[in-house]
Amino acid sequence: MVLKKDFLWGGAIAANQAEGAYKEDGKGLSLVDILPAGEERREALFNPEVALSKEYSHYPSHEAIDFYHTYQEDIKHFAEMGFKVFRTSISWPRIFPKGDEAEPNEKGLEFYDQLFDECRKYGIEPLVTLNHFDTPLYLIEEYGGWRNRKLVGFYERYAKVVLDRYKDKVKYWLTFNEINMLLHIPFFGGGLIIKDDENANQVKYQAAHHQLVASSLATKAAKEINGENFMIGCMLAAAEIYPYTCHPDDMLKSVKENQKQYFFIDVQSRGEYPSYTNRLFRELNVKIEMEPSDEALLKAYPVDFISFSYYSSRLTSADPEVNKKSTSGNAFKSLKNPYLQASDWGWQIDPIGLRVTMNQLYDRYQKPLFIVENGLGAVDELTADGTVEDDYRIEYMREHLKQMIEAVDDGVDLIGYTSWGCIDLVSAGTGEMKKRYGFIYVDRDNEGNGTSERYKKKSFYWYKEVIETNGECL
Ligand code: BGP
Repeated sequence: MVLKKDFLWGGAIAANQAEGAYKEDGKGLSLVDILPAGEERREALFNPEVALSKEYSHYPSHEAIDFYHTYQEDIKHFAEMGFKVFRTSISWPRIFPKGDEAEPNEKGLEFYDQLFDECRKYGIEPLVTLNHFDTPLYLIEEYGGWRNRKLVGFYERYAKVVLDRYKDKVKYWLTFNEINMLLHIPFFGGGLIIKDDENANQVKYQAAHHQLVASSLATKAAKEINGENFMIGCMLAAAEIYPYTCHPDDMLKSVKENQKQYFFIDVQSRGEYPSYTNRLFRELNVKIEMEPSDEALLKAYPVDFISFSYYSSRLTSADPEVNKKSTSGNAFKSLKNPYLQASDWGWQIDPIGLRVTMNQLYDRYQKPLFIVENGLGAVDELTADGTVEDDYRIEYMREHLKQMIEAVDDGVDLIGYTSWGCIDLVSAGTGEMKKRYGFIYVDRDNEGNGTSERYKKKSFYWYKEVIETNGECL
């Protein structure tokens, strides 16, 4: 058996894409709560100033799949599949509705007490992200989001409260979801609204520095509160970026693009800014403002493990004319790889890319890895007898899991695997329900209509067997 006996199999969701109850029990608004669905969402993400002043007809995160009220039923389903781990996030504005209050919202804290207790009841280990795209809206309107150093302190206060509160219920924590998203969709990742006359790179990398410091402060707090009983991880939207051809120029371009991708994790794992940033920042005209203690803090509190999402590999060329043909699935641009098929949303499907990415990450950091997102977004049809014949999803996952096991056989130390959207939820990129990832179908459509009933898909039973046999049946 290649995988360890205690390998953590499970699934992942995020608060803002599942919970709904967007104003219940004192919750404040997050940046996601002002985002609409479909084409309008794309516009809003890249033009947040407009989004902030506009009224849309439908806000998917307001009701989402109502997980706030259905979590008991849903976790029971996860337990039936045999989950050992369940990844979710804490909604920051449930705990600090505006973000800058002195005291937390007790009602919000109680919800997560119940949620984590429910997981533990079935022996499911919660894996908790502190910030999954849902920075409190007030911190954006009042402080300008993560460009403002004050957010470091607000985040630290929030982190301390939840780390302390759930110290006996949660062992695995992630400080920021897909921290590199900040460079690609700055509003999502950092609540940033960047003006046309600003050096966008300066704003983004300064905000990135603030998040890196905040992440170290959370790790510091975690170690002080619970020592080695906590495992703190970073989280990267990972995808090896291949060279378009074997021309040395393309290879160099791929090395440089990969460095930009790994930048955040280089700091979070090794505890210092990598030397390639000297040239990168010079060329981008970026100057990071640091406080005197920042460097020592980053060095003293690196993460314990590296987690990442993987959906696709990417492809880049050194020739700007060729690169112009890059298209974007959502956040990340890539050239078309002639050897790969793509999903309905244009995400290129590359199981071997997962093995490549795992090898690269492990070689680079020599710390345990955790795959915390992977899966296929697809249109599902509910049959008359209340199931979904999602063989395409099974096929996608089988091929990825086989490559995951190959990577472990290559020598990679892997803690676990949580598939993305183990129950259908609102898509982050499109805001739609039509893009489904789950093993469990939720009867809700793009406009939020439907009964919200849950139905087990074919993949539900397939994944159950994968877990039961610890991957041996693949
Ligand atoms: C990642 C996010 C998730 C999730 C996933 C799939 O970027 O961390 O929140 O949604 O991508 O993306 P989408 O929902 O756009 O299909």
